[in-house]
Amino acid sequence: MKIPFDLLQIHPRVKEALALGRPVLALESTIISHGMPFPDNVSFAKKAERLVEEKDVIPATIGILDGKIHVGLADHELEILASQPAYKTGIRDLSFVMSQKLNGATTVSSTMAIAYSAGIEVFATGGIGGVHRGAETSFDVSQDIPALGVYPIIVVTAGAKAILDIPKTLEALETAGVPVVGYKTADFPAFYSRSSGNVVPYSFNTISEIVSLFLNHCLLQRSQAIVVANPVAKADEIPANKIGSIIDKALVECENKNISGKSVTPFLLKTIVEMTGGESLKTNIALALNNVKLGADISKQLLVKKKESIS
Ligand code: PSU
Ligand code: MN
Repeated sequence: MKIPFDLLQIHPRVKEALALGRPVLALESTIISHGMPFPDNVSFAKKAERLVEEKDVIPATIGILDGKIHVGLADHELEILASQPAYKTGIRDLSFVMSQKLNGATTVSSTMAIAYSAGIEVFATGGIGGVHRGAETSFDVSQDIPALGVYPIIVVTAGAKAILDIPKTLEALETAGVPVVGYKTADFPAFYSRSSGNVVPYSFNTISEIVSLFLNHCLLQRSQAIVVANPVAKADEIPANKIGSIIDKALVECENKNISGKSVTPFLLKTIVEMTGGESLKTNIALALNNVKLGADISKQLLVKKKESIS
């Protein structure tokens, strides 16, 4: 279901781009508020927007200010979400954050709902949420998974976060009916590392194939997202054998501190930054910017192909 358009505060330049049929790329804000420390998060958020603009695509960072849903944020608004408390807002938290007039950082699930409602078809994040390790007892499966099953947009991600159970995450995506494409890889990436050792259902070497898959998906009136798994560049990755034991240690610390629910992912990302002396933060920023660039290119080509098909 779409969020009524009049509940969305759409930034004038995003509104203009959507009205004129120009490419727009949605970006989320949990990665800013809960995924990276201040002030690196501010420079990341601004850099992401500038990279999109350099490709002649309009960036639309999504977030909630005083309970109002914003599609496209000004720099000072990005700074608020980066430096002041913002409620980590998954899809189920939208009404809570709205009714309490809070500031909210949107996760992949709520960003998808908002982007789709605004008419934006492409969204870039760092890494989607999924099935957490030990989910067979904790039942911790991200809201991102069911959301990916119901909003037909393209989501660009560096695979799934390595802190998750990746084989189970891939199974859950299949259950939700979500096409998963590896971009220039046959191996589903693991966020910090280029490969998880799990094969992707489809692997494409061109953006045009991704666009064509999405257009056919739309012709079939499918309701799911398309997940585009884009591995971090080789120069920026932390190989799986190096990050693996650090993730295991962070998971033990998470359990010892009795951290559960929505705090798990932010806690793990922060602990891994500390344990790697900042190396994982550099990789997180690099992979997210890499996704933003691909997302911008996809949104451009999508509009070109759409125009071709109607002319
Ligand atoms: N990508 C990053 N950092 C993040 C996230 C993605 O590089 O912090 C966020 C996304 O907003 C995603 C969320 O939706 O982590 C998943 O949280 P959870 O596991 O609690 O559903
Ligand atoms: Mn969870």
